[in-house]
Amino acid sequence: MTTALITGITGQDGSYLAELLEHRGYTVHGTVRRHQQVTPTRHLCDLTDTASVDKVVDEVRPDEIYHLGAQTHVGESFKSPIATFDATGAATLRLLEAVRRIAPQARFYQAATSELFGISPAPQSESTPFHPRSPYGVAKLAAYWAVVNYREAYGLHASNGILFNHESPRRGAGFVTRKISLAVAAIKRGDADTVTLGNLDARRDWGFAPEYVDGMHRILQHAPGDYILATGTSYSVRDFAEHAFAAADLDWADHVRTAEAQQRPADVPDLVGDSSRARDELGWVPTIHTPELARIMVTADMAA
Ligand code: F7E
Repeated sequence: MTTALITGITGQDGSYLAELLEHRGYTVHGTVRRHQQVTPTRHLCDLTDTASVDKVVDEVRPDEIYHLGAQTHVGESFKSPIATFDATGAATLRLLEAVRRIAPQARFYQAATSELFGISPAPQSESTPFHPRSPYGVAKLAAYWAVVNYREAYGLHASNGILFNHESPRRGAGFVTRKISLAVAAIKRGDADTVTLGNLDARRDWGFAPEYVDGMHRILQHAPGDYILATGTSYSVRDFAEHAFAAADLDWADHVRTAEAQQRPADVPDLVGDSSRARDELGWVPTIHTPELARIMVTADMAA
């Protein structure tokens, strides 16, 4: 039986990935941050504490590690850049060190991100130069190169999945898609009338999270390397709002407001991923694009 360790198992991706791996016959362990969540397969672990990271790798002795745990809110990273660097950048190095010393045969997946590309022009591929635009992006860039370095220096089976935005009804309420889908449901119920957003012109390549966790698993079954997972389509925040409100027979323009306070000191204008390598080498092909994604999320929030 294959044993997997997932950091960030309580998050959107961690929860979908745990379900997928259990379905495929894995024994799945995960790290959690609160005592109340501890079970035989849920281990208390602080990713900013080296001894705690060593302990979980030693206890689980995983065959595959999916490192998804991080401070993942880009806007928040401007307010706490150093804590973000520790939890999102240095934590990856802690885990790689633990793998190198304790479980060097383990396959390692790093949740890299399209935020690495920042203002590099779209479409972005694995050979596009990186130019991050936030403390989050900078921390993820350090983590990306740590993975490459441990692969080259120590021969670890370590890979980066450079995932473009991926959403679902399990997405945290602080991200723009879920903020919008929750607002649509609240407006439809009559509990609210407007939602206040920031930069409506930002363009993202939004896919459906369950398809992306399947991509993560495929990456670890392959020779180690760095892969983009993306749909190859681009929509603005305004487009997403339009589709989400239309799914509830509402007009976005009647309900969306903007405010300076929601803007970031620096934003990423336009992300569109070229995932040809993943398609050709892993057979990974996403099927759900932004209009359907918006409908799925709004439908789920209206039913809840
Ligand atoms: O913002 C704009 C905002 O917070 C998307 C994380 O999972 O994906 C995510 O990062 C865009 C930005 O995601 C609001 O300025 C406008 O341009 O949903 P988001 P993100 O920053 O793209 C990547 C791949 C990750 O790796 C990250 O961990 O939407 N925007 N108005 C807004 N964003 C938010 N959150 N709230 C607004 O009101």
